[in-house]
Amino acid sequence: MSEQLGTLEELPLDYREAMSAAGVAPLWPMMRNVLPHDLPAPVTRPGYWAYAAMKPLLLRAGELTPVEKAERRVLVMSDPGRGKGAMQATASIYLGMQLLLPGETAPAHVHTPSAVRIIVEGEGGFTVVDGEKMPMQAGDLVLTPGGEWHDHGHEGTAPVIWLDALDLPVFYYLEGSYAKEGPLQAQRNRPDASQVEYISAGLAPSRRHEAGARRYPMMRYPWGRTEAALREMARWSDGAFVELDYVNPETGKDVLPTLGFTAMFLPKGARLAPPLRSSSAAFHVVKGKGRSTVNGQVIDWSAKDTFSTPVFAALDHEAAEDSFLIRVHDRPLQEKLGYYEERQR
Ligand code: GTQ
Repeated sequence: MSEQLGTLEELPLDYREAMSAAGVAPLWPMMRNVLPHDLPAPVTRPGYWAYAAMKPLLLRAGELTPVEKAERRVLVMSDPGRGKGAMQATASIYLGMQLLLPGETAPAHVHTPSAVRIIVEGEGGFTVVDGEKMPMQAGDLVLTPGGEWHDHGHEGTAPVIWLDALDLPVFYYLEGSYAKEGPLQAQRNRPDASQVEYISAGLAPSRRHEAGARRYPMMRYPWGRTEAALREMARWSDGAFVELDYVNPETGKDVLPTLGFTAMFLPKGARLAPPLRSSSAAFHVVKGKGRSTVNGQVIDWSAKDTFSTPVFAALDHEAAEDSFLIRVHDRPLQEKLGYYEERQR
């Protein structure tokens, strides 16, 4: 380990002023800030957003701001570490709750960041991506990958609410975040691919010679199947904790370039202490009730709540009831950058 590094104050004032004037700064006083020892020093702090607190605020937004004035009527979840008004939940993950009222349309646009929707409540909502109309039912995961046109509509009778997770902070940081607006898309008159080509795990459309696989062959993951698979796995695992990753059915890889999604089943009474992971994450409770401790901070969660965890968080989960959570994480991005890591506690 090296000596204590020199500080800015040790340097003569005229030298400091000359550096500033020349548009340079010394590294050594900042060395440990930009390269801390052994572990990153995240700004992000654990966040918790109770649905009971979010829903009335969202419904009020529905009265105050017509969708035409909002484009997307969303309340963004601010990382407590970045403070009030922060447009992100972790360094890489943006989270927002979106409301669409019966008959409303959120107009078509396309942007560089990718998004996923996890449906929280309401019937009759749908998202159209590249002409594919995907129904939104509670617990479904619907992708709107970067570069794909998408709009949202609502044919039901009660408000529809869903959780948006985007890799927007990464694109914003890279100064690569922008959107284009356009007319509503023509919808293909057929169900989405999860109900047609990919209705059965392990079966994919017969490959035509020299035809490349589509990048996003299936963009909706219906909750019913996910829960059924988790329950069956738990049944054959003596009621132990089980989880399933959402994958691209053609490649078996993560469904988006940057964000990964994992469905978790914690049967009643289950306790889980995962390894420390270099990824940051958000957890959305589809069903159930329990408690998680994040770096010593206790979070009591129940159905439809959302919480977030910084990189390398010490996590303990405990289910008071049979609980299903979806974990959103940035492991795919970190793997592409070559530094994803897990450490035993
Ligand atoms: O639904 O397309 O929460 O573009 C933020 C940006 C949702 C969306 C958000 C968006 C959307």
